[in-house]
Amino acid sequence: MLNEIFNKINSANKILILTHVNPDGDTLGSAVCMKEYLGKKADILVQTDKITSIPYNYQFLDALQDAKYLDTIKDEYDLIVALDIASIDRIVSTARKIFDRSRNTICIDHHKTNRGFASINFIKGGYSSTGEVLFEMFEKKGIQITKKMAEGLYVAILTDTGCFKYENVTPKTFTVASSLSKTGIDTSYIAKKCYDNKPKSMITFQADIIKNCKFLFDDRVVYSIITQEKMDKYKVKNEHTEGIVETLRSISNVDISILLKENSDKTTKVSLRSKSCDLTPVVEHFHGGGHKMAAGCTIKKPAKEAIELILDEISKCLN
Ligand SMILES: [Mn+2]
Repeated sequence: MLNEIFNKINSANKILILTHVNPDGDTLGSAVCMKEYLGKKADILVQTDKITSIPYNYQFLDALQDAKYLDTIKDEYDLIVALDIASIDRIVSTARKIFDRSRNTICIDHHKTNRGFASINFIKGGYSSTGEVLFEMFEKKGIQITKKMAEGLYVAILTDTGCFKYENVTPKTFTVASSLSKTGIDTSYIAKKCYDNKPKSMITFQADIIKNCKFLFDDRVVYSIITQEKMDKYKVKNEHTEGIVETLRSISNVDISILLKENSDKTTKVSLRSKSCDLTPVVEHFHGGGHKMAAGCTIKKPAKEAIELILDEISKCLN
């Protein structure tokens, strides 16, 4: 399958590198690596509307400077490569129309819940990140990873492993990180850009959300709700909610943390993290997806009703 993928990539004239909605470091970093490898014949599509809507901490990546957006993308590609996209519903709007029309599609991913929505699906469930999957693909093909490619892959791996902290880290993850660092990338600079670069409003907003959390099941479960009013009060965007659910999980007795973000249409985006419980059955009940200890779903109810439904499912997995 690896040969088939590289044959397609090498013979295509115009390639669209597709990242997922609410882009994170793995999808963007992997896309940067792929773009640095392919050069001019490839475009990255970020499913937002301009460079300033890319999360503030990933805007430093060079290959994102000339990315395409939902309002500037044209249907002119003979191959689409989807990176870190767990399911087809993470491709929206114009991007979805272009994807659905294309017969030549490749999906490269590491989500165990990914059922394969492209014509070729290269899914490695046990890998820390799509970045780690890509590294191995290039390595197996004997393709040299340049410094610019390595920078993207390092962002992908660093962020998807929570700075090499999560259970998805294997000995191989460190070997890959070591190889990447040997290309001469500045790993400390990258970490500062990704983590020590937050706007003031983000921290005051997060303090408010964390302060208003609720504990349940003898402190084993904690949740907090983000409303649109709160977001407006602090003038923050979705990307500034990053890290809250992990902070809640970091409390000593907590096993499961839940962050509910109520959208303006009264649907609720639910993010879950755990220290030991498998969250995949919980989110699959609501047609969501993700990993064992980091998963999410959207519930078509306001947050106050969504939390009750989620807690019902969680109580089953706590027992
Ligand atoms: Mn990922």
